[in-house]
Amino acid sequence: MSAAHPSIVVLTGAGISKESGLDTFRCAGGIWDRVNLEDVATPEGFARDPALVQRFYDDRRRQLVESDVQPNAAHVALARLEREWPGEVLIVTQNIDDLHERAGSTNLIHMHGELLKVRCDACGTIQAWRTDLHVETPCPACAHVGAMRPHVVWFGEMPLQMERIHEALSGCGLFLSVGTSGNVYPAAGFVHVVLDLGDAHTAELNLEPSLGASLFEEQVYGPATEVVPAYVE
Ligand code: BJW
Repeated sequence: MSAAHPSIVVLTGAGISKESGLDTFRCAGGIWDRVNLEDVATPEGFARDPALVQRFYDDRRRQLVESDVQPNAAHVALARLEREWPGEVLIVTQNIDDLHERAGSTNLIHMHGELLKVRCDACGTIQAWRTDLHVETPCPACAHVGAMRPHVVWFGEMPLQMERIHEALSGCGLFLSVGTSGNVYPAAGFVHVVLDLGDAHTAELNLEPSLGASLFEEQVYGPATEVVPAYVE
């Protein structure tokens, strides 16, 4: 990388956590093979059957908290990049797991929310949460009853911190996209933002070509635990 220390934006998706034991959405045998996304990842699905949606996220939260899921070599390499690169390294993750934080990354945006947080729909209060969430659970922070939901971004909802993300994309010198299939917007369009507004080098690091693969100047294919450390170190 250039000696001028340009800032780096790394977009990550479910593929980076696959080798930690967390399923992706769209790979064979992935989450969307087991559940219907309209049922569990839309506000309409939650309104129809909140208990089903809570159970879906309870299971995934329990896996994150109670199993031995750990950050892998790709998370660790990105955390080391943040510590050692003299310019800014910003991770924009679509993942709701906390593996980047556990690996040591601190400059991080969870654009699709966080599994270990819940939100009160009545007043917007957000709080840390590590246990199951029941439909009638009162929110300890604000006392509203029956309005708690996972603090995640469903289809049709606005991803988080979009203004800060766009600012970072338009000013960065390197944009890396890691472990994402390029199916879901606005994240799938970030490479367009970089190409239209900035002049960063763009690279995709994934197991296989994403939908937007040809838009990137460089493509590196292989498991994240191999290609990410090799690319950033
Ligand atoms: C490995 C690997 C290994 C495997 N190593 N790699 C029509 C056209 C365009 C857009 C739309 C449209 N109709 C509707 C929309 C908008 C909609 C959308 O994009 N829909 C598409 C389906 C078309 N988007 C939205 O509604 C979003 N909001 C929005 O757009 O608001 C308006 C707005 C516009 C512009 C600016 C601002 C706002 C919200 C999207 C919310 C997505 N939510 C979910 C669930 C979150 C909570 C949860 O986790 O349950 O987010 S869906 C799911 O998909 C999750 C993920 O973050 C997201 C992306 O998935 P990801 O990470 O790419 O995973 P996979 O499984 O798809 O891919 C994994 C990849 O890893 C694969 O390529 C593998 O090869 C690879 N891999 N093993 C490296 N070992």
